[in-house]
Amino acid sequence: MIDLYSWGTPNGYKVHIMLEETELEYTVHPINIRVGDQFNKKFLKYSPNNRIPAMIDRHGAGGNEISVFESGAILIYLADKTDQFMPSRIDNPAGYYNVLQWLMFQMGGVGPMFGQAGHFRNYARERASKAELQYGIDRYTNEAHRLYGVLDRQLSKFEYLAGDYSIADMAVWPWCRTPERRGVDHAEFPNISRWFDAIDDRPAVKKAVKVLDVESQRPKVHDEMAWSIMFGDKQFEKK
Ligand SMILES: N[C@@H](CCC(=O)N[C@@H](CS)C(=O)NCC(=O)O)C(=O)O
Repeated sequence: MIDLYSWGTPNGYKVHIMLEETELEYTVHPINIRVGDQFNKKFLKYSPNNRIPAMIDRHGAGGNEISVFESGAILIYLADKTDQFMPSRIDNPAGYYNVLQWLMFQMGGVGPMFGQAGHFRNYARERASKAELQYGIDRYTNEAHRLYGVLDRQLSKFEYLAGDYSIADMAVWPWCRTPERRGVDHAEFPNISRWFDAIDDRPAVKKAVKVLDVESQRPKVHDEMAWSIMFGDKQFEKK
């Protein structure tokens, strides 16, 4: 049995997708990051960075309990556990490292840059004028746009990022669900549009994004408490 500590955000969804694709049995424990669940001491034990997702496999390798945080590490763990959505490092090392490099491209590039583009274009405006924020907005919107170009070029040559559908696609796809939040228009990137729709059509993916579908409950503007928990001084408080 797998326990997944998660929330309905791109880094959460990517693990939900892998768990649905592999049909592993799992229980989701919602960590509401808007009310500060991520600072709970019990959660900190599994996730020392106070971020979702974190996973505990009660019957990990050798029958021992294994806990993993960082969504990329969780995806690799699950691919290793199931021998799915990533080629074998022994039988197909080139394929294995190809998936790994596109996964790391997501973890180090797409996630942080799209996240900052979303922050400066949407949330930071709650606190400062557009003029004050223009540098941040431009910097991260431009970088998001550049990364979209890298993805589109790769997808003009291959059906999926590393050839076959893999954990690299699962990691990037949730970040492409709301291009307007990054100031990007999918119409400009036909290969991404084709790839996005193909993944969107997968039954496991449709199920995964419903696991913690909190979109409808999400206010358009953060209240004072949610703001200070996620972006302000309450980030440092421990429950
Ligand atoms: N590199 C981490 C990033 C995780 C992350 O940033 N998670 C966000 C949600 S997408 C979070 O927990 N935010 C809580 C907060 O900002 O306090 C991963 O991929 O697991």
